Amino acid sequence: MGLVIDFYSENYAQSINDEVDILSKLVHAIPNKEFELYYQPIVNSIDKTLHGYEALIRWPQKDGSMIPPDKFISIAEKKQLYQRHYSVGCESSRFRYYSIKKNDNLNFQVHINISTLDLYDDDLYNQLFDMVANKHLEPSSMILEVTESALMSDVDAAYLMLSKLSELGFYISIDDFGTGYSSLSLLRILAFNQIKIDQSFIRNMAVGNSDYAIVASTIYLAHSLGCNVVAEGVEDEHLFAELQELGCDYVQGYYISKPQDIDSIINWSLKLIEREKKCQLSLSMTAQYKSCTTLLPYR
Ligand code: G
Ligand code: MN
Repeated sequence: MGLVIDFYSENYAQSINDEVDILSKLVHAIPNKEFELYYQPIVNSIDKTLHGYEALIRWPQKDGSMIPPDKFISIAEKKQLYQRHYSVGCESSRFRYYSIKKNDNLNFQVHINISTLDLYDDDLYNQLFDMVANKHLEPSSMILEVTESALMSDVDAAYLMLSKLSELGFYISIDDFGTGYSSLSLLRILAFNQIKIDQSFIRNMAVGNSDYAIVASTIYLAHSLGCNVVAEGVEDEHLFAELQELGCDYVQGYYISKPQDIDSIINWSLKLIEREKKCQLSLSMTAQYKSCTTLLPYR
């Protein structure tokens, strides 16, 4: 074995402390089901009608703060805790899913983030298979988001798993597209239904700069491959308009809405639908749909 040189710094020591701290909390949080699912809407870029929601895990703390998922998921995965944690997520998303679905007015797709471990183990597949077989879940109403880096750990195994999930009827989306190392070769190997362009490209895009060129070509590429495209991290009207112009199919971000808990997202969606109905009415009366949709209540 070669010599391992470890650089010590205060930040490094702090991150170790954080990790130990988070791990000790996680061990209790999992059996206590301390996680909550928040939902962030994804809308059509043409008319801002509802396409679906991304279910995002949140870990609320006693002091009212939240530990963000990027702080605890990698730790849970490293310690092999994630699957148990995911099952909690999956169970609760199923429950939430039905509580929304019971409301006939709401028709949408739910996006679920699947972890690296889920890709290389049959646990998630078996759960989803049973839910579909028992008619507890309509697979075409669920989009499974997978990150490029998760896929790259073992492309052959990921290919097998995604093919099985796709055969069951689930849609597959590549999350954070453009941030992994082999985005293009992945598109050659695996069949996806959707590409989600990472927010780092969206945030700084302006006509003529390199982020703009990357976003425009990714939209073109996705459409040429028969995929639809979601832009993540859209924070203002100006970005929304640019993406609309570029033909991006769907948009997600604070401009539309922050992630919300189940009760607020249901209220938000019902208000949106009420507003859409009024717009439809106004459309048939005045044929001025465009001016009306700009009034939709997104915040
Ligand atoms: O990795 P993934 O793309 O699944 O994560 C989405 C994350 O991005 C969520 O944690 C969500 O809260 C965050 N997010 C969503 N929309 C925006 C946005 O408009 N701006 C910023 N800064 N973050 C966002
Ligand atoms: Mn995601």
